Amino acid sequence: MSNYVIGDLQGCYEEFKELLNKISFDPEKDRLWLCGDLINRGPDSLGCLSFLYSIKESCHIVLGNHDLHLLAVAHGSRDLGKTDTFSDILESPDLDILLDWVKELPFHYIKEVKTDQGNIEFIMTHAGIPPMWSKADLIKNSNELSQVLKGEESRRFLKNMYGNKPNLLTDCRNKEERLRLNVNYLTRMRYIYPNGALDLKYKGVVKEAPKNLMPWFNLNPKIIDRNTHLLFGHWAALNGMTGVPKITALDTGCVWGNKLTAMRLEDYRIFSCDKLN
Ligand SMILES: [Mn+2]
Repeated sequence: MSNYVIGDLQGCYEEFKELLNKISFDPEKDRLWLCGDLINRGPDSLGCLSFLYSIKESCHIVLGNHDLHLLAVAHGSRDLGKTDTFSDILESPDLDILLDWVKELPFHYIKEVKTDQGNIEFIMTHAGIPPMWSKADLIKNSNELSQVLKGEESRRFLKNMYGNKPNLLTDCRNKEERLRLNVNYLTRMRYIYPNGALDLKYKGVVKEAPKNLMPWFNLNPKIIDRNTHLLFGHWAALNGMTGVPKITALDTGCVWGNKLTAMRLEDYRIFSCDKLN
């Protein structure tokens, strides 16, 4: 039995199947961890989502910004954008079943795995974890978002989650703004200021970043301790490299022509599949 964590699929179903072949994935025995953005931008969003639904008992999946965008569009809280490629899901006879399932997916997943470096607690989110959050903060904020997403306020939340502001907890005037900030931290974050203020505009390389703006993982996340290892996707330009021990980036930009990557948690071995065609 092995655990494999895979980066952003974004509709790259062919490469996903190829990668599963490469690791000889057995849904009866192995577990797949997916760090979100299962769909959109790529060619076969419905293929990815339907297949994952069929093996859902063998998967641990967290929500990414594109997965939330699907929910928002499907519930009429947002229009389909020009670059969105998930009409196949919206037109599928299985739409309601798939949406009900996606809505239940969490924003974080934590599990201890026995590795060749001892027992390690892996913590997976889509974009990362704000450096000032403790494990208790993560669980509280992530669970609050899940509750809202599954509850009666769902449509309202999906409409109000868009926007880059407020970008700091002390600027939030109400629950709605706090939920927007937290969903941005967990699903869209890349760069952040040392005081925790989120910047969602700058997407360039680290060395050209505005003064004091840093990748979130360079600010010594409070949640990291001796036995913790963070897993995240979302940031394809990193190409799998954070340069920080115990923090692994899994999105290697398959949808942008690069490759899809899996890491086996038991021995940290990397497997990958190049973009096909
Ligand atoms: Mn993303």
